[in-house]
Amino acid sequence: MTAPATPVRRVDALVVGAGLSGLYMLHRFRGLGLDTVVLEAGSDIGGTWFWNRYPGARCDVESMEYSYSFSPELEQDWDWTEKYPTQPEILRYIHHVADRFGLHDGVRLETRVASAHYRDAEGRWTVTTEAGDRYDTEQLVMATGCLSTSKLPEIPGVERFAGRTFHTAHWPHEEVDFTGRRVAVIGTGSSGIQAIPLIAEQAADLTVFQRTANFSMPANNAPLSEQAQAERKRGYREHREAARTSGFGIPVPEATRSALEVDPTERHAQYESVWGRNLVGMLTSYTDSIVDPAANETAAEFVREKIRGIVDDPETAETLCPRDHPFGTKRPCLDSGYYATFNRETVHLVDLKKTPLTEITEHGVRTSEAEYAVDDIVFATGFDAMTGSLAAIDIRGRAGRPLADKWADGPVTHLGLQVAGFPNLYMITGPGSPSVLSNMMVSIEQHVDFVADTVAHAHTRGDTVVESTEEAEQGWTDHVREVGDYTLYPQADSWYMGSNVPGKPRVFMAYIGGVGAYRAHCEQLAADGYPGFAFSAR
Ligand code: N01
Repeated sequence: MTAPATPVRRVDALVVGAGLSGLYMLHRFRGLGLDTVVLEAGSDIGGTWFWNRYPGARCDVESMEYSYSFSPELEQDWDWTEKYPTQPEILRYIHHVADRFGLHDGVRLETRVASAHYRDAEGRWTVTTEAGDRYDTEQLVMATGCLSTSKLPEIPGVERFAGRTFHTAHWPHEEVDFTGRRVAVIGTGSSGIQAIPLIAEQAADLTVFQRTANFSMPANNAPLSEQAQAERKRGYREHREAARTSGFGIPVPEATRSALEVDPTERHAQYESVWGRNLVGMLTSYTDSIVDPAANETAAEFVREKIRGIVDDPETAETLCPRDHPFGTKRPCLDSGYYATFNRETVHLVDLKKTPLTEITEHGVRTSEAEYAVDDIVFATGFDAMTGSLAAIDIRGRAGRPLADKWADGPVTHLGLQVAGFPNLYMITGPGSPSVLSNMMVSIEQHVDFVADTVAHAHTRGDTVVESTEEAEQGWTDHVREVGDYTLYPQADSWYMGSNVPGKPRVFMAYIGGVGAYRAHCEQLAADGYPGFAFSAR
């Protein structure tokens, strides 16, 4: 006897992922009266902030900016405790939002999506989970995050290691104690740089394996005073508006001069004034910081001077000084005591550019030069960014065409929101949008609002299908590349370029035109009746 087929649940909208984007999408779709379900692979809501719970995990955008702006009441009622929020505090906030807006019952947890196939004849999607449950939906929104699919180093032997292994993006829920242990950390991106100082406080011995030295600035985190918080809350509307129209989604004064036209003393004073203030101040001090190599080098050298000033051992300091990519072209980091950690006698740095990793052994980590015996290995080796989580799902559009096939040479999108040939499929902060080059909250809200407004517009016209045209998609993809090529970003081997994943096409995947310009463009499209989008009824 064959098992009865799983009944198909018919919904108006299906959202994949219950992080900050998926939850807000659920709220907006419900506001339109759409029967919506969110499928979430994790055992709880929170997305990035559910998974990334390594020691020291906190946001590098200020709490009062890294928060929803859609509800003035929510904004006023919620109190943050620190300038930069910890992962647990952000997770508490997300739960508060879900409670307040009654979102929990729209989310199905521990449900990983396996495939999404478009049915041309009906203009609807069939979405199948790994457990075999099926959904039939008109709208399909991938709120799968830009940094959700983690990766390990491409070296043999991980399964052979006899000690404990951790990945920063899949940290255990219970506390991990490194007291008395010999620990290896592989990777010095934002996650490694945040975790290393705290692991070093506990470990008997810590060896950091660095492939690329990164630029990091002190976070200067501090408790948020009641007064500072009240002041921001009073001016929240103006502040949010400034964020929405800014370049990176964080309001900073606009640069007016080239770094090369001011004298070195003045330039140094400028860098000193923004050092440790926020993530973007060093990049936005001058008009040409991110487009002119000589201008950029002035910022890079300023950071190197800081590193030399903190790290006692000159050789270690030089190894920590980034030299192989322009400042800002790999995501800069904010840290709390990262460089000073290397002054501890128990902390050692291994330069993988000189002695590459070759394998993980039963006892530890082997490079081309030596084997390092350790009890624990922490992989802070990052993600298959931007496209990894979409590639993990078998997505097929018109005529059964796989998204993987369409994106074989790199992602092509219209606005980072839609793909021609994949009607009613939307991505929140997809490749080709400002996403990872911005305060994600600003981009997430803008994208979700745009999607909800577009769907509402279609329904008002009596249409059910919205699809970007090939011409609009090509035009936007070319524009993203041209703007990227104008900058120094493509020079770096970064996850923005897909360079951290062997075999991934080398394409600059984010839009660096700025969130303000991007928003204005989207608003103009809506005002003009959505040129570049085809509307139809089924
Ligand atoms: O990952 P990463 P992440 N052998 O890719 C190294 C956001 N985030 O998890 O640079 C040896 O940046 C790799 O070396 P290289 C933020 O947007 C935000 O740290 O490829 N090393 C690199 O050093 C961030 O940018 C926050 O040469 C290998 C490291 O591992 C993004 O997430 C906190 C290797 C990976 O760094 C990703 O950050 C955390 C190999 N085979 C994350 N493979 C905040 O808000 C990789 N590496 C503060």
